[in-house]
This record gives sequence, structure tokens and C-alpha cells, in this order.
Amino acid sequence: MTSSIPVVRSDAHLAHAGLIELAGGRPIPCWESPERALAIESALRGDGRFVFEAPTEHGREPILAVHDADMLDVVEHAWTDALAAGATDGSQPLIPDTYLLGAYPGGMALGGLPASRHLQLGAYLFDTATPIVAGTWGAARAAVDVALTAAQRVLGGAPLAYGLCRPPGHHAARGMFGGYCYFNNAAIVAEWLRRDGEARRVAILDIDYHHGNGTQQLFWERGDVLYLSLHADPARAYPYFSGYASETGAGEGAGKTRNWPLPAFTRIDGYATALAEALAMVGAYAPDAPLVISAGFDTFERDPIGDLGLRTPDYAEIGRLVGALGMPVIVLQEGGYAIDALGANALELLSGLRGT
Ligand code: SP5
Ligand code: ZN
Repeated sequence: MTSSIPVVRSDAHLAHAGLIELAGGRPIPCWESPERALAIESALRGDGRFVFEAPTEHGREPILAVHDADMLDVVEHAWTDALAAGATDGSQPLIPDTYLLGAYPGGMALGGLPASRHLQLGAYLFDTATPIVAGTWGAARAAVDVALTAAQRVLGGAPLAYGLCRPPGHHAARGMFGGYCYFNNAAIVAEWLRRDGEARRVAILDIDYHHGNGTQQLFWERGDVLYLSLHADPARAYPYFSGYASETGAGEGAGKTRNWPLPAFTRIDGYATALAEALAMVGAYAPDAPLVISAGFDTFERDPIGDLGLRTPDYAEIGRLVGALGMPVIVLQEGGYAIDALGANALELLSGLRGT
């Protein structure tokens, strides 16, 4: 009998709630909601093949190996600084009013930033859909611990483990966050596999609907981490500014980043063609660590913010194709917003990977 698949999950995400984003200039409830993770957990609990566990604390060090300390400081303190300054009554999420773009300084030398961390927010956050509330810091920290604990299970011998990360991570870069993401869970795991797991080559396969700009930025010049991403063409889809096929890495990382921008309404046949190219690259790279999958289900045909055409059984097919590599796999949750289908889609992916 095949043994149970470890699922690492935490309740800390429940306090990262009451989020809003803008749609056509109007505030709407954030698509990235607690109900997403609850739906997945409930579907997996209704299936006998999983064993559930809480994350163990890994501290700040694995996060600081990937992100700048001043960015962590803002995620940790923006909310309490805003409350202390009377800038919010605490009933609404914090969204910056001013963003520090790369073009701001021009030829100037900038003299500093305000001391209050809520006034620094626009220097680290790149979109309006990633607000801060009282529970954000705790949830983002727990998501990292969830990811690292899942990685530990696989290093400990499990062929497959699932980290039910919420918030997601792949849009978070070294000193910048956004896209519903605060800390880059998958990148933190990859870096941790290099440092603590003593791996020499780690591969990250990103199957979220969106380009993982954060993961790509972090490993752009790194030959020791392969980053492969299948996603909606940024010419029409968020995050717009990266994920084009011409982006392939630089320096020691030349050729170690690859992107497959996909047309709208891509179905499993077209998707599998791109995936086969990515999987051949993983095989040729010959990782000596588990494969890290940034798993988003926003590629689903009914996803409210996506336009690809995958159906529920297609995730089992993706799982089987990846599983044919014969590598141990760490699956980390990224996006996916069709709440009524998330549980089934996650079950299919994990079943395909497990070969059942
Ligand atoms: C982790 C992840 O999936 N982050 C995605 C963040 C996307 N946020 C902005 C989405 C803008 C969507 N516009 C949708 C139009 C739908 N008709
Ligand atoms: Zn996404």
C-alpha cells in the first residue's frame, strides 16, 4: 500500500482576511481569500489518502536568505505603525497611496524614507491588490513555515508532500512584494534546499496562471536554480512586465530561466506540449533535490481572473506527466480563485503525481 501524502497546513491564514482590491476602479473583495484554502483543505480531508500536520517554526533566517530585511520590516510593522499614527481606524486594509517607481529618482540621490512603516509601503509593494491587515504578517510567516515543513517531509523520505500555503508567494521578489504574495514560499524552499539540504541543483516548475516574476528575479543570475514557468502571455495578463519567452536568465543563470507564454483559451493539448518541453529541461538539468512546484489552479477554465482552458481531470494529467520524471516533489499552493473547483483540482494534481 502506498503511504499517505503529507499535507502541511496552518490556521494562521484565517486572520489574513477582509482584503480588498480594485476592479475597474471599484473596491471588491480580494479574490485571494481564506475560503480558498478552506475549500482545498476540506476536499483533501474528505479523501483518505492524506495525513495532515501543522508547520514547525523555522524562524526568519530562511526568509532573510531570499528577501531584504527592510521589506520584512514593512510587512511586519506597517499595520501597527498605521494604527499608532491614526492613519487607519483598523476597519479597512492598508493600501498605499503612493508608489516609488524606479523612474522616481532619475538623476537624484534620494535622501531617505519616512520612519513610519505604513508610509514606506509604496516603496516595497508593486500593486494595489496586496493589502496589509493585522493578520498579514502572521499568515505570511506561517505560509513560509508550511512550505519549509513540506520540504522537510520530502527530504525525510516522502515522495510527495503538499504545502497548503496561503498567502501565495511567487510574485514576491527580493525587495518587492505584490500579486497577493508577501514572501516567496517556493523561492525560500529552493534556497533552503541549497543551503540546509546541501543540494547543488534545484528546479522550480511554476504552473500558476501568472508569471512568477518574483521567483524569476530572485534566481535570474543563478545557475544553481532552474526556473521554468508556464503562464498566460504577459502581453495580455498580469503581471504584464515579465514572463516573455525572450527572458532566459543572465550570467551564471543564462539559460536557467525559461518562460512559456500561452495564448488565451489554451487547453490541455497545447498546455501539455509546453509542459513536455519544460519537463525535458528538468531532466537534462538533473536536479539533486526534490522538484519544487509552484501550483496555481487559476489555469482552470472557470477561474474568475484567468482565461486559460484547463479542466479538472487535466490536473491529473499534469500530475502524471510530472510524475513520470520519477523525482520527489514538493507541491506549494499559489493561486486559483474558482473556489468551488479548487478542492477537486488539487486532488487531481496530487493524485496524478502520486500515480493513483
Ligand atoms: C498568486 C496569484 O495568482 N496572484 C495573482 C494576482 C493577480 N492580481 C491582479 C489581477 C487582475 C485581474 N484582472 C482580471 C480581469 C478579469 N475579467
Ligand atoms: Zn496566479
